[in-house]
Amino acid sequence: MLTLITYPPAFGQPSASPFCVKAMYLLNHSGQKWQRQDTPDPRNWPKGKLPALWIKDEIIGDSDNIRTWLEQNGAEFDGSLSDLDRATSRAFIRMAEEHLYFHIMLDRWGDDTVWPIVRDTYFASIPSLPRRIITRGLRRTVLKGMQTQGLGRLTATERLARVEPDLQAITHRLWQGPFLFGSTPTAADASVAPMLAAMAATPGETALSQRVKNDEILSAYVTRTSEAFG
Ligand SMILES: N[C@@H](CCC(=O)N[C@@H](CS)C(=O)NCC(=O)O)C(=O)O
Repeated sequence: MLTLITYPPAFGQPSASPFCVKAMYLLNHSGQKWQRQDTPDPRNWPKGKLPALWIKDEIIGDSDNIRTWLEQNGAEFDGSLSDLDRATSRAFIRMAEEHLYFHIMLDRWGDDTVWPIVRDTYFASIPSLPRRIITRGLRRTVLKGMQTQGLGRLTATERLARVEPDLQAITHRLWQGPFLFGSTPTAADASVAPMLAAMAATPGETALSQRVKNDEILSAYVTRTSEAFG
């Protein structure tokens, strides 16, 4: 039995992290038997991040490495795709994980009205008074990282405009079929849909959460993908 080390559920999602949800979707699709083990603390796991997959005496960190391991052990996520579609799929995955994800981070860690809710959800296991002190430094580090990455330098309005073409690109593909690459869910859906779901689920009604939540095509796609990946 495989064990997925994951952040606990949050804001109506199976995990606070869209990368953990992606790993759950891939595991479900792979047919492997697995169980989850929740922790709020990533520090002792490979790469100091979650998800991680515990396989007997080996622990694999990073959802992309988990995907590779599952594929090496019989799973096929993109079986129906041409080489051209596989290339596009790779680009959509990168768009979701290396761009959309950071907008979720900024919404959750950078917005002063959202942050207290996020803090008290993510760090609920720390008693209230030390929680405020401990997380202050953590928040500063995260937001400094976003400054370095660059998106942290945009205003909220600029950020919304920056995300819009990505959402349009996803929507254009969904006009062609129920999933990004037609009638069957593939690896790209396992990455993209959890990012959209996390965007919509951010508490406190940010401009971005409203944008995704009020979009019928994107919302239906999130639900459809979650049902397809069980
Ligand atoms: N590339 C990694 C990203 C995973 C990731 O960023 N996880 C975040 C939560 S969404 C994390 O554990 N962050 C903890 C930290 O950076 O300290 C993957 O695909 O698994």
